[in-house]
Amino acid sequence: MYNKKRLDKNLKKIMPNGKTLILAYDQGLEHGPFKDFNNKNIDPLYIINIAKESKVNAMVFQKGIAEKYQKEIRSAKIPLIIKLNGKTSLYKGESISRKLCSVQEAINLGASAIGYTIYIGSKYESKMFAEFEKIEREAHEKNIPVIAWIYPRGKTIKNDTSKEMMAYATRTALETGADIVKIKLGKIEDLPFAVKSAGRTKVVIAGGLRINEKALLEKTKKIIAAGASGLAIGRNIWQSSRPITLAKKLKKTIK
Ligand code: FBP
Repeated sequence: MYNKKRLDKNLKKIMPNGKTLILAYDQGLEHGPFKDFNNKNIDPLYIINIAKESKVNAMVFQKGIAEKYQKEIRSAKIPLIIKLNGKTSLYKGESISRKLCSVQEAINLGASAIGYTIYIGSKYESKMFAEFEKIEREAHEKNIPVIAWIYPRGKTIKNDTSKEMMAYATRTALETGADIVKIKLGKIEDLPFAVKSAGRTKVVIAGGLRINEKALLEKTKKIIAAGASGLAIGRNIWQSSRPITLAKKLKKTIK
């Protein structure tokens, strides 16, 4: 049964002191194995080791990796977030991402929280909202925190990271009940209003294409100063030649 105290306690596992560094690794499905990966980082064990050694606050996998690498994930002792929906980059139609794993399966696999992407502005937005509502209800009944990846996408969206779109994304997460919202960052000066629009929903920022270490650390400082709760990033860490050192530095910056 839903119990706010228990949910908050579980939220703290992935967001101690209200701040977090989440390592995302669902790009193999979303982008395909050639675009983002090399011989090292294509191996989930490489990612689990980065998470373990740098002590990120959580790591995100789809259910297949969570299942096949269960032993190593459990022994890394880093909270697991399972992404419940996904799609490939081969599909070129109006954006839609559907459920691939249930809340109960995620819990059985040891998930501390679950994630779901909604493409607001898509012709299929209502299908994703309907699916999200069921997932969120079940997760909250079990006191499992819900992270909504809210990405504006579709014919009416001119700039998915404009001030309006960032704030619309975070507000959507608040009003649909997500505990954390993950958004893409546009201009840093537009972030404080997006954070305000999120109300009591926590805001984390996606990484995007890799940038140099110094620029990433500077940007992270500004993100935290703007009121966001941290990062949920992938490529910038696991494409780095020294991912563990970088993740440790990011964690320090976010604290
Ligand atoms: P990165 O930090 O590597 O950008 O990952 C963030 C993320 O949200 C991933 O979780 C997801 O796979 C990817 O971006 C999706 O981005 P897009 O839909 O733009 O391809």
